[in-house]
Order: sequence, then C-alpha cells, then structure tokens
Amino acid sequence: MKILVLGGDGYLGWPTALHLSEVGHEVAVADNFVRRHYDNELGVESLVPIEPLQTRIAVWEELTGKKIGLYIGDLTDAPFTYHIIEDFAPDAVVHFAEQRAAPYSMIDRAHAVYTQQNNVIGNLNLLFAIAEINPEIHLVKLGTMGEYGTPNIDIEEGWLEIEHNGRRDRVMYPKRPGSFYHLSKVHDSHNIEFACRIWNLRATDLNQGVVYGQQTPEIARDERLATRFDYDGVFGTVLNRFVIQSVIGHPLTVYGTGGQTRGMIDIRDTVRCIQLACENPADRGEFRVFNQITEWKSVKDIAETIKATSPEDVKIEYLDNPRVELAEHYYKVTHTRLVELGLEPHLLSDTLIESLFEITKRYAHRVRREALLPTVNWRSPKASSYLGFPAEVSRLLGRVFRAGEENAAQGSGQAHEAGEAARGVVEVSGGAGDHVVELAEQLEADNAEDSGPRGQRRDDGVVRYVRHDRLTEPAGIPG
Ligand code: NAD
Ligand code: USQ
Repeated sequence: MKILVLGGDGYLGWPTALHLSEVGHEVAVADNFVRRHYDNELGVESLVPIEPLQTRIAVWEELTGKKIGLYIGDLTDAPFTYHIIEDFAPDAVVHFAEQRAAPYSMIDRAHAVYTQQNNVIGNLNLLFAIAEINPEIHLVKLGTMGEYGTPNIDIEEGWLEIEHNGRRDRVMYPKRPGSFYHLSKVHDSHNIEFACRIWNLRATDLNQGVVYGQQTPEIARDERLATRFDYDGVFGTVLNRFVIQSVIGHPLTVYGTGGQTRGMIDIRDTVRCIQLACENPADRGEFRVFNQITEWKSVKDIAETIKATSPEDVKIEYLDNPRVELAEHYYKVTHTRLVELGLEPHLLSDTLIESLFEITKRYAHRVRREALLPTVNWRSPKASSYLGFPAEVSRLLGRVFRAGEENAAQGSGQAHEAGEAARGVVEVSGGAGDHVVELAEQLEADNAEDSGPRGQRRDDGVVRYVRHDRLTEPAGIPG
C-alpha cells in the first residue's frame, strides 16, 4: 500500500513512517519543519537530540534498504498539498501535521489564531485535494480525546444514538473541548464528516489520548533514528514530563488536585493503531471514529506511579492549575474498535517506565529547568509574561515576531526592525534572548535568500514548496 504521512518529522509521524515502512508499505513523508521553529521560539529542544529529517531517512535506507520519500512544504499552501497527493498518488494519507500543544494555543490571540488557521486550513486543503484528485484515498486523521472533554455520561466512539421527544437519531457525539487547540480538532472532525457526506470520501478520525514513551522497535535500532521527546511546560505531555522531572530531582508538577482523568496510549500502540486503520480502510462515504486509547488514569495516579517506580526520592507538588478544567469528574470511554481490528495494548507497565528512565538519564544534562514550569494561563486572554520572560522582554519579543509578519507581508524590508528589537531583548534580559536573535537572523536570511522556483524536483530528489512567511510564523505577542 502507498501511504503518505503528513507531519513525518514530528514525535509520532516519524516513528509511524518507520513502522509502516518496516511492515512493507511504500511510504513518503511531508513536513514544513515548523515544530523545530516552535522550539526556537520557546528556547527549548527535544530532550533526546534529533537528526535532520533527511539524515534520518538516509539512515533508515542504510540500515534496511527501504526508501522513504520526502516532500518539504506547508499544508496551508494549497498548491503544495495538491502536488503531494498527485505526485505520490497514495492509497492512504495519515494526517499528523498540525500544531498540537494546548498551552501553545492558549498563549494569546496570535497563537490561538495561528493554531486554528494552521490546523483547519491545512486539513481543508487536504480534503479538497483528495476529493478533486482521487476520492478513493483513505484519510486517516489524528484527532484527540480532548474533543469530547469530560462529559458526565459514557464517551462513545464518535457517534451517539439519542432519543428526543419520542424520536431517535444518530448524531456526532457532543463536544466540549478545553483549549483553542482542541477546538481546532473539533472543527476538523466536522469538516471531514461533511466531506464524507457530500463527496463520498472515506475517513477515519482517530481520537487519540495522551501519548507516552519514546521508543518503538524501529527507533531503537540506531540513535540517529530517534524521535523527539518534549519536556517543557508548553509541548511536554504529562507522563513524559513526570519521568523527566523525577530523574532530575524536580518535584512532579501536578496541576490542581490531580483528579482530572485522561485517556493514555503507549507510542508503540500509536504506530500499530495507524497501521490497523490504514490496512482496514473505511468504506466510501463513511466517517469512522476510533477512540485511540488503551486505558485511562488520573494525573494524580500517573504521578504516584512514577513516584513508586523511580529509583530516586520523588516529591509531588500540587500547583494552582493554570488550565480551566474539571478537577473531579466522571470518565468512562468506549474503545473497542481498534482492539477488534487486532490491537494488543501495552498497558502502563513498570518495564516501559524503566526504559524511559534510562533514556531520560542519558540526556538529563540537556534539560533547561526554567522551561519545566507552566507559564500559560488559560484564564487570561493576554500573555502578561511570555514563557517566564519579564514583561519588558515580552514586549520586545512581540516586536521581533511582528517584524517577521511584516516581512512576510511585504516580501522584504523589515528585517532591520527585527534585528533592532532582538538586540533590545538581549540588553534587557542579559542574554536570555539569544535564541530570539537567532530567529531574527533567520528572518533576515530568509528574506535575502532566493528560494528558486517552487515545486520543482531538485538534484537531491526532494520537491520544496517553501514559503518563508509560514516558516517564520508563529508570530505576534502583544506588546
Ligand atoms: P508534533 O508537533 O511533534 O508533529 C507534528 C508535525 O507536523 C511537526 O513535525 C510539524 O512540523 C508538522 N506540521 C505542523 N503544521 C504543518 C503544516 N501546516 N504543514 C506541514 N507540516 C506541518 O506532534 P505529535 O505529538 O507528533 O502529534 C501528531 C498529531 O497527533 C497531532 O495532530 C496531534 O494533535 C495528534 N495527537 C498527539 C498526541 C500526543 O500526545 N503527542 C495525542 C493525541 C493526538
Ligand atoms: N498536567 C499536569 N501537570 C503537567 C502537565 C499536565 O497536571 O505537568 C495535566 C493537565 O492539566 C491535563 C493533563 O495533565 O489535565 C494532560 O495534559 P497534557 O499536557 O499531557 O496533554 P494535553 O494538553 O491534553 O495534550 C496532549 C497532546 C495533544 C493531544 C492530547 C490528547 O499535546 O496533542 O491532543 O494530549 S487528550 O488529552 O486526550 O486531549
């Protein structure tokens, strides 16, 4: 089967591409590398060092003889999206390529707008490209359990049978998401269901829970194949963060009482679920939803499990919850459909956690401790202090990013403004803004560079549809 993995440079897209290639599918990946840009913006890095995507693809070929195709570009750029569907002619498209951090979407207006534009428009472009080029293609889309929120009734797999005033109907399960990011996934689900209804497309929406772990059998073959592992307060997810915190002697940061409960899944099960969804496609016209979790746990239970397993003396700290979410609630989820297709879940076992401790210890020196605490406050629409920088630095950062936006709009000219503001950040913050200077320099370089004709295959076999304005976003922090 030919499978195109969108977001193939990401935490989950890369191991999925390797797994699909390993089991014999012909795989290509697409990415615009914006995830690496968020790291520049936030001044953090994956705990485990990651190679450039081109290197990882070359290493995979060196080890296995299997090729993975590469497309570099942005899904919100419609010509790029149409190009990859036409050029690779996939049987299935696995769509991971979205801004995926709830806290990132809640920083301020600019980040909320960016998240919804990036996610909703990219997904819409993809739906149109599939419908126009080949409606037989099966779309396997990554949604999230957070679309449902925490309702006081059982959560079904996407659809709900209801009886109202004596009549019955089957409706999409009611959604009550908890961030502008989670809302973007709700919008996507509705757009996909509508496209299946009007154009007879086939789609599987995988409402996935919080993923944990970093190793799959394919990744474990060579450290140059490593996938990213995030720990910061914006992109790090709860279990991965708690493991890292325990290793470096930082108290586990439970938000609120820790009673909030979430569906969880091991990264090894994620890649297997995607394989099962691709190999058992939805029917034409069918919008199918699978709840992609294997168990659920309260945050407090996750913290207690890490504390009990860790060889270190671990402390748990209960912080004021920066998010707006129910602390204590009912939670029961139906998740049988992937098991029916053959999923054999790895449950949260001590073995896995121990292997995570090992990896984490190896790279503990790379942790930037100040990035561990949560800095994004759901209750305030405006970022008062950005990622722990004082207000004055935040204002200057805003100028840097806005200058980037203006560059994009005008095609040139505002790089000087960005440079000036960046130098201001360094003066005010005494060096904490070094990564911002790098970003400003990149803006300058992007504007200076002649990117050459778009969409042509180059000598290295890669087609690039690079738009510098998209690469320099996300933009804008209130000043
Ligand atoms: P990630 O940020 O590591 O990977 C996403 C990749 O998509 C990145 O490499 C990024 O550069 C790329 N991308 C983003 N916007 C793009 C665009 N417009 N054009 C091209 N490429 C673009 O995220 P992840 O953790 O691998 O998550 C992948 C998907 O799975 C997301 O859609 C996320 O919502 C979903 N998901 C993740 C988790 C989790 O715990 N990580 C849980 C449930 C669902
Ligand atoms: N939490 C803590 N302490 C922390 C980090 C998180 O108590 O240090 C709590 C949060 O308040 C939340 C829960 O843990 O109640 C989960 O938070 P998270 O950051 O691990 O996950 P979330 O923001 O929900 O997002 C992650 C992924 C997202 C995916 C989602 C699946 O980043 O892409 O969609 O998990 S789900 O949670 O099912 O919506």
